[in-house]
Formats: sequence, C-alpha cells, structure tokens
Amino acid sequence: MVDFDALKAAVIKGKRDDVVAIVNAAIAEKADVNELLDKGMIPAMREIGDKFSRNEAYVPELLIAARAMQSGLALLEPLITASGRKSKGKVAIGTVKGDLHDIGKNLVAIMIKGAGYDVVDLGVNCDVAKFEEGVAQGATIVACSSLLTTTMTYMKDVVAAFKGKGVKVIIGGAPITQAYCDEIGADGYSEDANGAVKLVDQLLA
Ligand code: B1M
Repeated sequence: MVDFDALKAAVIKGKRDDVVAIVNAAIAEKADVNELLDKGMIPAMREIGDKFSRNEAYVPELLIAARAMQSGLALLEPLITASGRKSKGKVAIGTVKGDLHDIGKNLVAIMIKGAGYDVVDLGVNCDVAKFEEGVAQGATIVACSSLLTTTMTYMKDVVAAFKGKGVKVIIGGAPITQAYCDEIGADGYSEDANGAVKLVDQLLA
C-alpha cells in the first residue's frame, strides 16, 4: 500500500531519493498514477507554497521540493504516456514570458501526450515568437501556463497574436480563472491537467 503521507512529506522536504524510492515501489505494486499525483505529490507542492506565503519556507526550499517533484514525475511519465498511439493532433505548450514555473506545465504536457496528442514543449519564459515556433511545427493549439499574477497578463498578448489565424489558445495555472479567460478572449481555460485534456479533445473534435 502506498503511504501517501510519506510521499507528500518527502516532496515537501525535497528528499529526492525518498520520492524516487516511494514512487518506484508504488509503480512496482501497480498503484494508481492519479492517486500518487492527487493524494501525494500535488498537495505537497500546495503545502510548500502555503508555507512560503507564511514565511515558513524560502526559495531554496521551494527549489528542492520542485526537484523532488520533477524526479517523481519523470518516473510516472512513461506510465501516463504509454500506448501504441496514432497522433490525434499537435499542441504547443509553454510557460509564459517572465515565468519560470514548469511543474504544472510539465504535468499538463504529459497528460495531453498520454491522451494521444503530439506535444511541442516550448519550456518556460515563452514569448509570442516562441509560441509561433510551436505553430510552425504544426501545432493548432497553443497552451499557456502561468503561476504568477505578474506574468498571467502576458497571456493576453499571446491570445491577440493568434486571433484569426486558425490557432486556438488555451490557458491555465494557479492564478487563472474562467473569468480571466473570458476577459482576454482565450479559447478555453482549465483548472488542472485532466481538464486541459478535455479542452483539447473538445477543440480538436
Ligand atoms: Co514560486 N510562486 N516563485 N517557485 N512557487 C508560487 C506560484 C506562489 C503562489 C508561492 C506563494 O507565494 N504561495 C507565488 C506566486 C504569487 C503570485 O503571483 N501572486 C510564487 C512566487 C512569488 C515566486 C517568486 C517570485 C519567488 C521569489 O523569487 N521571490 C519566484 C518567481 C520566479 C519566476 O518564475 N520568474 C518563484 C520561484 C519558484 C521556484 C523556482 C523556486 C519554484 C518553481 C520550480 C519549477 O517550477 N521548476 C517555485 C515553486 C515550486 C512554487 C510553488 C510552491 C509550487 C508550484 C507548483 O509546482 N505547483 C507555488 C505555490 C503554489 O502553487 N501553491 C509558487 C504544483 C503544480 C502541479 O501545480 O503549477 O498550479 P500548478 O499546475 C496545475 C494547475 O495550475 C494546472 O494544471 C496543473 C496540474 O493540475 N495548470 C494548467 C498549470 N498550467 C496549466 C496550463 C493549462 C491548463 C492547466 O493550459 C491549458
């Protein structure tokens, strides 16, 4: 049985080796990948963020927690994306200009890949020109992630850049809401990675 509390604690403390050991053991016993994410790893990142807000944790602690989280995600990725699949379309994804947070973006990319789409991962700090590179590679959906209230405003520029060009722009990230999506005229918003897959399914149906 997976000890979700131990997994959560290991991510919060940035104990990469412990995260890897717990995730590997969970994989060996065929644990549910979504449960590992939803009951262990994602709440851990939320908790370290709350500690940061209360000045009980600082940037270095966020960084080591993020590294531990990424190590666990790397182990889960092949399970999420496994399946002999024919591509259903192409999505370009990136974290917007000024923003270096990539864990949520990576998770969304893995889930979209797992649902049978090709994904061009443009990384972090993406300006409009970077998103255009993804479109030049055949993406018909641009997915923007932002974790900062100071960088989410750049999504408006991305939406404006692709208006009327046959490319849909979808947005997400902790500070984003449906109201913000409506305000900037984006083609869709989702709160989490599973919702992002549903959005892509709808837009490419
Ligand atoms: Co930063 N950080 N951080 N940080 N960090 C937050 C976002 C913050 C909320 C922490 C806090 O104060 N409680 C706060 C933002 C406050 C604000 O804007 N109002 C903050 C801050 C202030 C900062 C710095 C400015 C700190 C500083 O330097 N003083 C700095 C900014 C750097 C920069 O980007 N320019 C900074 C730096 C960092 C680290 C580098 C140390 C590290 C990031 C490492 C990395 O990503 N490789 C980090 C981390 C780890 C966090 C927290 C703790 C965790 C983020 C995370 O990975 N969550 C975060 C606190 C929090 O979020 N509660 C925080 C887990 C991840 C799975 O969730 O990314 O939300 P999330 O993704 C979800 C959904 O949002 C959604 O699906 C995902 C899965 O369900 N989603 C999408 C995301 N993208 C989507 C795209 C879609 C659809 C859905 O497309 C359609």
